[in-house]
Amino acid sequence: MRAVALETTLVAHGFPPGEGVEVGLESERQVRAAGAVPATVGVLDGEIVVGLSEEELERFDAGARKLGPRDLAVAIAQNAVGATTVGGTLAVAAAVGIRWLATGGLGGVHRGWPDPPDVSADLAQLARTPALVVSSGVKSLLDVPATAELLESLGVPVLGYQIDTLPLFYAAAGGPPVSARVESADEAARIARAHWELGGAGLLLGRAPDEPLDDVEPLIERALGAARDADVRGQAVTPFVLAYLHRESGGRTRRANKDLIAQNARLAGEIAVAAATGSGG
Ligand code: PSU
Ligand code: MN
Repeated sequence: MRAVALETTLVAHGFPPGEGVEVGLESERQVRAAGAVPATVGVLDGEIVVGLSEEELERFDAGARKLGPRDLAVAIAQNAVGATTVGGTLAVAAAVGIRWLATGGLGGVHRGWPDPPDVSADLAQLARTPALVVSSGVKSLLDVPATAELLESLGVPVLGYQIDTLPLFYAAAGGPPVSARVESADEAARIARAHWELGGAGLLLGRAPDEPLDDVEPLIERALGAARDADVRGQAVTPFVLAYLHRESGGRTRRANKDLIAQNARLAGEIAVAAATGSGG
């Protein structure tokens, strides 16, 4: 199956109003350009939709709930509108048999763990879902080395696409080493197949942004400080920090985030095609 699952949390909560929909549509275009089929996932009026229309996608604004894996059933029973995170989207992908997913950056262990004791549900869901997630690594507002360690504990291969270290979301270099480097979409597809034949579940494939930003770390620290000062916690942290960065960088992180999401969608599409047609399938 050449379907690539795309999430809606970045559409609803990752960009300023209106812009997230553009980002979502561009991801869909990139998946199609690779020869695969985009399946954007979300919950509308209590119904899980796999493959949102443009009109439906426009309903994912800041008013949508943010749905991790544990929130899906509640949103269904309560007739809610909810945007799925990577973890929530993986849970849906598992239910319908989609094996490929693209996003910007995976969630993970928050800096300062165990204070706050915040670890994204993306990790536990990835550990139990047979799917490959293409991302620019882990969002760098997190503790990326700790997240990479936890992924090892969970048995999740952390692959680098033409890179030896896990990309740092906006930045390319300086992350922890990957468990293996892959050179092509076809190789990634073959590794995923072999992993699943062995009874393995999720895999992460990190792709560095084509135009990395290497100077955002001081701004990230300020953003995290502002989140602490405002007592922002839990599901609200990531959207708060991303919005702070987008604003304070004069739009540079916003543009970088948009571009890397599109590039990841393209690569996920290429892998889906390689798996269906090549030696990977
Ligand atoms: N990638 C982006 N922007 C985002 C996200 C990913 O470029 O907003 C979202 C994904 O949906 C991911 C979520 O699952 O952030 C992580 O949220 P949390 O840290 O609360 O688990
Ligand atoms: Mn969290």
